[in-house]
Amino acid sequence: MERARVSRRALLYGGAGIAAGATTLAMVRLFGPRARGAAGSALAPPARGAPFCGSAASAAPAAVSPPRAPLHPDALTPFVDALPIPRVLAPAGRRPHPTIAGREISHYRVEMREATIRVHRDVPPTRMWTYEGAMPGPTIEARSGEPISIEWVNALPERHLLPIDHTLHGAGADLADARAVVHVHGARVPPESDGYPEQWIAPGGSIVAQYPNEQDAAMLWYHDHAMGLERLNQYAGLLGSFIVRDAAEDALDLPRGDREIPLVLCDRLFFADGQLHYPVSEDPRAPWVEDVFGDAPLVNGKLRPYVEVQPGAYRLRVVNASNARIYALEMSDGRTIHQIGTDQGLLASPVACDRVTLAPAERADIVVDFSDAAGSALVLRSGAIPLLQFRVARAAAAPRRALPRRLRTIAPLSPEGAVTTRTLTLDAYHDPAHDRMLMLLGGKYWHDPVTERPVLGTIEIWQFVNRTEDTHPIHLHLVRFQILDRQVFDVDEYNTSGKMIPIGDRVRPEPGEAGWKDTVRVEPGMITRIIARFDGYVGRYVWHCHLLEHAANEMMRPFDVVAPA
Ligand SMILES: [Cu+2]
Repeated sequence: MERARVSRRALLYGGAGIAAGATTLAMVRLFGPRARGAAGSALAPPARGAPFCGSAASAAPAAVSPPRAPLHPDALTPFVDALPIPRVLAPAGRRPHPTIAGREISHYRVEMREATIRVHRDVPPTRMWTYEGAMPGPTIEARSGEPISIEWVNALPERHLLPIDHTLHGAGADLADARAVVHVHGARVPPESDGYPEQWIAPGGSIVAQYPNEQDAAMLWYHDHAMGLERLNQYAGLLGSFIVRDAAEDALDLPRGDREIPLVLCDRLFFADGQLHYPVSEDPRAPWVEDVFGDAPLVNGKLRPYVEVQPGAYRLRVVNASNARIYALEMSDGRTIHQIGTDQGLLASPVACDRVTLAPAERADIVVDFSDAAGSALVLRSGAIPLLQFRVARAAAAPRRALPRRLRTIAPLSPEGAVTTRTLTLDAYHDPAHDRMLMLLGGKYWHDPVTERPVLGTIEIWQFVNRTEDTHPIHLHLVRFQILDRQVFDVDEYNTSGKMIPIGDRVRPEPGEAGWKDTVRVEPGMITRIIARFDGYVGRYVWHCHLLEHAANEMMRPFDVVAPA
């Protein structure tokens, strides 16, 4: 069985082995020919860990073989189930506007509950944890400038569906199993509505969150963020789309209605009986594993579904909701994908590409034109992994409409305008207490005092120095940012002497990343610089790696936005 541990790089673009060539090419393009050094071998380790010196594969706990037979997704007939389109959630009622007297806003109610989901015609129903009985949950549609409120209700069973690791911070055995708190990823919200990981609610409880939607049109998504459990709660199914629209985007006449399709990607492992398999370490007291890759790619909760389309252009709103997998999306016939948007909305202009890379939590707004493909079947795939089949009707193509050349104006944030540059390392250690990998941000644990305290309204540069051997998608709550550049540095020299010696040029972000982002791929052996204005609200938020297993084991830190003096 191929559940053995494989390095992230081998799995990066779609399965060990098959896509290794593509991975290598992408890495060489990003990093240059120089290999990355060992991580963290010189700096003094923080009090609870020792520097990590071995290879990730040898030091990590090996996943044990499950006693139950695994499901083999590749043995199932693909493309037999229609792609589900999540329903758009209807408001539960009206509530007074939070700031404007006499006005009202839409109020929603979303229940978290266990449900059975059919992922494939030939797989028995799967128990999942869902929003409103669906995985993905219902799509929440909002308008820019129109606030909404949502009551999130925890109606989950008392016992968790998946194995909790009580040795993780904030996941003690004395706490309720089914803790949950919802974060709308990419939403600019007051801190008390942001889904702070320690603000979870237990079964029977609920919380009302306010979403001002004072932000541009973008595809956001909502998911669980409970301390130490988000990896399990999301894997169990607690995720959904949250789409913000605005007048500027409406005016562009992009494909809409049934020509606009949300695609929520996540991979899972299943047992043959259809139940979710979340891998565990060899130590039953500390079952955490450092990352989880599934062999079953789900699109909107279905395993290799199909969707019927007309010969014409379709707008696909893609979110990578996987725990760890990075996708390299391409069409089976190599046709051009036009990327029109990224995490925080539209790009300045469409970008024609062969492949779109998406790390966990990143989004891509893409247009694929099937005008010339009447009667054919095309597949969206990631490397060699088929994800979704498009069955193009044998109909006459509608007159082809060109995409707008300009989508919107994106004013670059100038580095000269930054009040500070923060250097934040990404480090891997060996945690001797549990004989496992430990990854930290800036050498700090979750509970260490807050070190990042940007002043409201100011611009800062954060440069992430990645000394590990992994790509880590780093997400900041509250703010949108721009990627300035990436640059290879001498990891060995840095580890030995503490001297930062960059190598080669600073590389500008890829065209598809050159818009407003909220998650950035921080590549190994590189310095990745982002620039953000800390607008919005004063208060406590978090930034973290969006590989969920990392975030649950200390690769997450609080930050405070503080009022100007
Ligand atoms: Cu990470």
